[in-house]
Amino acid sequence: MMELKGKKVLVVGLGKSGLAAALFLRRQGAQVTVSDMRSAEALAREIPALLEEGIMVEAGGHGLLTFRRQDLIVVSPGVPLDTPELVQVRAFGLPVIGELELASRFLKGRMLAVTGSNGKTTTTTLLGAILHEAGLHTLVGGNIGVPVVGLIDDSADETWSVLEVSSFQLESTETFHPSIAVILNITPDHLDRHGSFENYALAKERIFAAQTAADSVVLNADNARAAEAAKRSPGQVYWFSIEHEVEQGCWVQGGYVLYRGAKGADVETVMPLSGIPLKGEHNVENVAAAVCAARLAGAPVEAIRRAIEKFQAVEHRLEYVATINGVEFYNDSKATNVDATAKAVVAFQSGIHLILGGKDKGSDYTLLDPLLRARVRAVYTIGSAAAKIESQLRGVVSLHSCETLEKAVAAARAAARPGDVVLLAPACSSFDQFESYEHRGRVFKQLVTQQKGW
Ligand code: UMA
Repeated sequence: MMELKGKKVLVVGLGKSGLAAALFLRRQGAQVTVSDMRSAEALAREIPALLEEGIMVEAGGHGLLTFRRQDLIVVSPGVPLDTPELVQVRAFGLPVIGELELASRFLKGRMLAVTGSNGKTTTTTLLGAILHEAGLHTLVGGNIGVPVVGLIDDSADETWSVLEVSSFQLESTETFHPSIAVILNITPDHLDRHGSFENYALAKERIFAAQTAADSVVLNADNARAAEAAKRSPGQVYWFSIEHEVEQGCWVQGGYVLYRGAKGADVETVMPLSGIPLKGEHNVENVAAAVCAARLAGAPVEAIRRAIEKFQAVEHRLEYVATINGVEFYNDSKATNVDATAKAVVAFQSGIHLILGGKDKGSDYTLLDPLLRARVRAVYTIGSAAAKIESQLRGVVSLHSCETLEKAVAAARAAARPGDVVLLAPACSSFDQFESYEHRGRVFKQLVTQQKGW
């Protein structure tokens, strides 16, 4: 644990993470300043509460002098580490850590951390439910929407903190050290922030960088880049696969989920695939990863099976919304990259009306070509990425420029026939037209249900 009393600490970014970190640091006796790009007017709600706590606020931009006068800088995940002020202070030797790193130095008990390009939230939520079902004291947080510093007060020596961790959070870790780390998959995402796929993959690998031989990492044997990470893992490597048997870990065979705790040990039958209530092959992968991590954390097979059978799809992850005139509507607003969209499309056989678009992240939408040809009747584009998507997909599938989600839902609804599926799985982030992917998903659900009476 680090001593914070009397230390001058700057928190960069005043979103969920920054706010929680600033209040935590203040309670530890630090002299805290928060710096945010947003204007004082935009932060009108947060500023008075912070001043009341004795926290200073710099709004409307980051001042280099503010940064230089500190003992420690804590960055929010959304703040790129190549922000000029951060580059400069690092050059002066000032420590710069993320909210995840700060929190992990104070959390009691053990951490089970889950990263991956897709499936993180479902797997994290499922793992939380399994460990809870197994009677273990469990906390859930991280990128899922609950800053990790917010878990510290509730943690005890026997606690398992199940954390969803993103590449943004992992970039600014140093000693972060989960007992069990899971990498679900690594496929292109956030290339605008990380610059290249390899940099992004290496950020993900930081999940195990501070592990020792006493710790475990659970890797996807079916995903080339995630599997390759095994070479650099300091911990014990366990595998999950939906394609073939693995030496130690979890796999799917003959319609069953199976687990083996160590090479040569007995095989345990966890459950039939038919007992998994989630749609899509990718969710079988998420379940297999969760089974493996939960067994490593000591959850019995029966508790694992019960928790999975009771599990409901997490909101905005291939969430069933309604069936209207024989047309099913699914909300996969969390499909914010091309790979997630591909997985959502694969969950349905054919007759898909797919809503694509939002804010582009430097993605290559042509990767969707074969799936669109085989399963998708029409694509409805929205948002600022629409022109790029249309130019990349022209000639592959029937395209409709809709600009807004409202027009897209109406157009898809009008074109869909009974038995078809209208799927929001946009392959882009939401920030051009919405506050967040949750906001986009909620608007979609409202539009669908409002139009129910059509
Ligand atoms: N800001 C600056 N300077 C900058 C950049 C941003 O001052 O250079 C300010 C913004 O004006 C804003 C604040 O920073 O006021 C936002 O901080 P943030 O983007 O870190 O957002 P938080 O509200 O703290 O939310 C973060 C995660 N956001 C991101 O990683 C972008 C949330 O994940 C996470 O749930 C939350 O912490 C709690 O851990 C969201 C996300 O989109 C869901 N994650 C990405 C993903 O899943 O793909 C990684």
